[in-house]
Amino acid sequence: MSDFTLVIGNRNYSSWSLRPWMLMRHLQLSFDEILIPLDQPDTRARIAQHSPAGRVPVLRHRDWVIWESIAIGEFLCELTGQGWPRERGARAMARVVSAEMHAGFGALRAQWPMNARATGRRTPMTPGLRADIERIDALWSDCRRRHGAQGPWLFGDYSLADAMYAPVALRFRTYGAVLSAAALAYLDTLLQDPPLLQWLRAAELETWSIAAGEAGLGPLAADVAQADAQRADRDEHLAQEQQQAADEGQHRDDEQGRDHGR
Ligand SMILES: N[C@@H](CCC(=O)N[C@@H](CS)C(=O)NCC(=O)O)C(=O)O
Repeated sequence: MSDFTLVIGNRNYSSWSLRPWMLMRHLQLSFDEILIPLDQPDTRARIAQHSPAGRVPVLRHRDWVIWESIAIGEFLCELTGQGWPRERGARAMARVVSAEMHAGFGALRAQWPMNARATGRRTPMTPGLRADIERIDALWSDCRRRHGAQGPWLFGDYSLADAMYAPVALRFRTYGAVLSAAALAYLDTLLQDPPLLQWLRAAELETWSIAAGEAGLGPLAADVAQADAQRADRDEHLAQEQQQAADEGQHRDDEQGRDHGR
């Protein structure tokens, strides 16, 4: 039994659970996990056994019980002496962008619920959603511009700030956010992160479905699916044409080779 127990919700839908889970994996802490499926008749009672606040995630360590994802992150950084940038100014900014995520981006959270395994979803764009996406794009781009030379994460090395934005990466992937090149490059880093891929694989195996988390399945998503299929057809056709041209070129070269040989 480990010294740490992390209580989480469904991997597919519980964005708040993902954050401390990612940090713990990056801090290389071993921990036991208790998964409580959300939106079930006994969810509330089961969470209440671990936290007076009635929400996951919850971290148990020795006699301490810590809830609120950002407080769990702070606690783990303090305990390990890792997880925040070393330089004071960068550390302050990492706290700022983490707090901004914890307290804000209400439109993004409401309109693009995390649905880890879903792709190709589309919802109508609203001013609030656009403003949240643009703010996150600007914030990511600014951090990368300042700290890109020190490593691939927002502040060079991995920090709690990256863990706070991991669920945003999944949302951007699910709903097809349009981003700047700098933000796209960081999105790719988040989406290729091995712990995130491990979480995603487990989410794909879950069988629970929560209606409130299934957004973006309407006609817009059907348009996207159709456009994707057309693009795939076009790409396949182009590849066939290129292959045919290459085969014909090879055939001509062979013929010429034979002529010269004669
Ligand atoms: N501010 C909290 C939010 C936690 C939260 O809202 N958790 C959701 C799951 S992602 C929850 O526990 N919901 C309880 C329920 O669905 O019954 C944090 O940062 O940890």
